[in-house]
Amino acid sequence: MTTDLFDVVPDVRPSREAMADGAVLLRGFARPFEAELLPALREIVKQAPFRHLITPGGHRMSVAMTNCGSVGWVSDHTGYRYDAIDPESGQKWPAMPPVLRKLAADAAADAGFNSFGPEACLINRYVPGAKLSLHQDKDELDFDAPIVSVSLGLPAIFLFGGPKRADKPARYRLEHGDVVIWGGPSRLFFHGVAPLADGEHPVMGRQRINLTFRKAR
Ligand code: MD3
Ligand code: FE
Repeated sequence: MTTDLFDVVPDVRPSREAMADGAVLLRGFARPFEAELLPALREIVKQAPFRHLITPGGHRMSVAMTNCGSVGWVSDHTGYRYDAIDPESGQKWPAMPPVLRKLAADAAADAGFNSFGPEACLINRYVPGAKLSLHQDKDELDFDAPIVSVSLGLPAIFLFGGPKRADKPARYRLEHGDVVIWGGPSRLFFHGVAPLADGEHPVMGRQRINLTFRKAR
């Protein structure tokens, strides 16, 4: 008889869950990357600090954002766009560190997207109370490429709707280390994040960080 380690040690088998056609949730996928990932994020945030962007409608977003990669997602009174220059510093965004690139590519490959090469990584920071209203991600040129998202820190309730704004969203709790690959039809589905509940994460403190890797052009 063989002994399977996974039979006796709970919660170590990586799980894969289909959320919708093309949307795959890999619970804990980012955990093995953590030791390299967190210092890399700290360096990015030193060079390009989190800031609250203004929507074209004039609202200040409760989520604070920054980017790394050859382009970054920005919003101002003129609209949304990907830009090679950080408008705060007037400099290029920090380069995408290899550990981030590898995490995104490995996760995408696990979901069947074999040569995912994102130019942009948008980094969102939520403190308790911060939220992201229901929206579609439509500022990229290539909707055939997936978006890969990585959740870190406090858990969030992710709202996952459908192709129409009025579609009632399903709720998923996304936790530290969870990775989701959004491809196929789900790529253009409405989604958002419910106001973050208060808490203290043992590694990340009183916040949630979300990375989204995007093929912008
Ligand atoms: C489903 N971020 O930055 S990540 C965003 O947790 C964004 O910060 C959320 O929505 C966050 O645009 C959600 C999950 C996510 C990202 C992109 C998607 C889900 C998606 C694109 C299409 C469908
Ligand atoms: Fe989004």
